[in-house]
Amino acid sequence: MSTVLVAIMMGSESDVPIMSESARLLKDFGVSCEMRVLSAHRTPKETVEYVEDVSRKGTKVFICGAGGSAALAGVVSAHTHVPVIGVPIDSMGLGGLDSLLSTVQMPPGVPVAGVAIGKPGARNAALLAIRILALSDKLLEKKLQDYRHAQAEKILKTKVDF
Ligand code: RP5
Repeated sequence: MSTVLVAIMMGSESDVPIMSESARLLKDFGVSCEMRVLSAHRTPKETVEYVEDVSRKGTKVFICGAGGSAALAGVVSAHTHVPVIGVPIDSMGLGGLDSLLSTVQMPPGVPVAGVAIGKPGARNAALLAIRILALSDKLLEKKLQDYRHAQAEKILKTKVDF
């Protein structure tokens, strides 16, 4: 079985529609990933077991989405040396501001790279993971350049009728 380069974790099944954005983008770039629902609060033991297991097997980046009192990314970072990117989920009463603060306000010594709330954050989390992997993968670096070029072309070609 091939190594899962990026492990995408989320605290609940209700996070799947948002975190699927990360998986879709990684798939487009040909980066192997898997999605797992595991919660820092509801399944603490299984969460740690999974993180230790895939870290040992060679996973290079974790992307963790969680909402509310979002502890998942921080707990994952506490159990691995692999880079962890936290996606604050906008599913709760405070519009995701609670998730954002819980994700990024980590104590010094246990880093989490925080991205934007919701789907834009899930997409950027994938792109950040790809950038990390591209540091040692020339083909991936080329794909990133092509992606950015296509993105710019799309904007420059936009005609606005009024
Ligand atoms: C968090 O609580 C999850 O990440 C989710 O965003 C939020 C709500 O979970 P559910 O009540 O939808 O399971 O742990």
